[in-house]
Amino acid sequence: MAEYEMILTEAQGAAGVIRLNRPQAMNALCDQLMDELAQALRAFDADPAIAAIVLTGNEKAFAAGADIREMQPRSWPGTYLNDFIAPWEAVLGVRKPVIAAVAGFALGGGCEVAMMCDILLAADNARFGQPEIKLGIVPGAGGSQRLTRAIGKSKAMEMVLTGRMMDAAEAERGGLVARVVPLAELLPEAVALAQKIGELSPPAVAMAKEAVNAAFELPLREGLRLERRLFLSLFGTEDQKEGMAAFNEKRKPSFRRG
Ligand code: CO8
Repeated sequence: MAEYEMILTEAQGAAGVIRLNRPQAMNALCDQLMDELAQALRAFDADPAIAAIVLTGNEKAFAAGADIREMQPRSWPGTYLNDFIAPWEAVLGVRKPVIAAVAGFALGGGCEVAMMCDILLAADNARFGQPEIKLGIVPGAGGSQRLTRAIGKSKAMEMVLTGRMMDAAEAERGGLVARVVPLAELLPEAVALAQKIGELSPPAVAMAKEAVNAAFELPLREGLRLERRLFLSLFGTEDQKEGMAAFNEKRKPSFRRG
């Protein structure tokens, strides 16, 4: 496995756990950290023993945003010609489910990376925000778009315009996170979720992720067509035969055959 300085990686059964590890800077997302994250995501995505990836930080911060020290001297048109946010999209290229396990601050780019993941689990101390406006900028890695789709215009507008943070309970009420769990249970819950996904059929899991994500990008008619094609194609897998036979024979299915 590759050597990393700013992240820690570990396989826990079928869960590939990536921990952002720059505690002295609240896990601020600098170029090196984002490069390492992209490498680790690709490695777990390519590893057949891994069913889902868990992305987490520490108890105080998932990530407090892009690294403000690194960003301060940047100027335009250099930012435009050398788009430093582009490598962040590595998260979006992962085909396996990515679970963000958020404790503490998820601010700015930290909130944006969490929202690029497929499922958000929050610890009870999690706080989400897009405080870019206080720095004289606006969100640049999806904050204005994904937050608005997740929690609606009025709440998103208030947060993006003022930098107000949302606590875990409000994030769950608003639909940003799937579940809130006590801090001590955050990582075990996220790993258990990944293990549960690991018991299912890999092609069905990959297609389920593709179908739900399409709902954010395609018009309804196109999304429904894509869903139908994916659904029908799964009848070509051994796992479909196994899943339905197991139900009818009242036993547990044994998947991972494709
Ligand atoms: N960048 C760099 N360093 C940071 C960051 C950051 N985003 N956040 C915290 N740190 C550092 C602090 O400078 C401090 O370092 P030091 O000890 O050397 O002084 C250390 O982490 C601890 O932080 P604090 O002392 O501030 O800890 P507190 O508990 O008092 O406060 C907060 C914690 C509330 C998280 C506070 O640190 C904070 O407000 N951080 C900045 C949050 C922020 O503004 N984030 C948005 C950044 S902009 C962004 O993410 C844009 C992304 C997309 C850009 C697209 C452009 C095209």
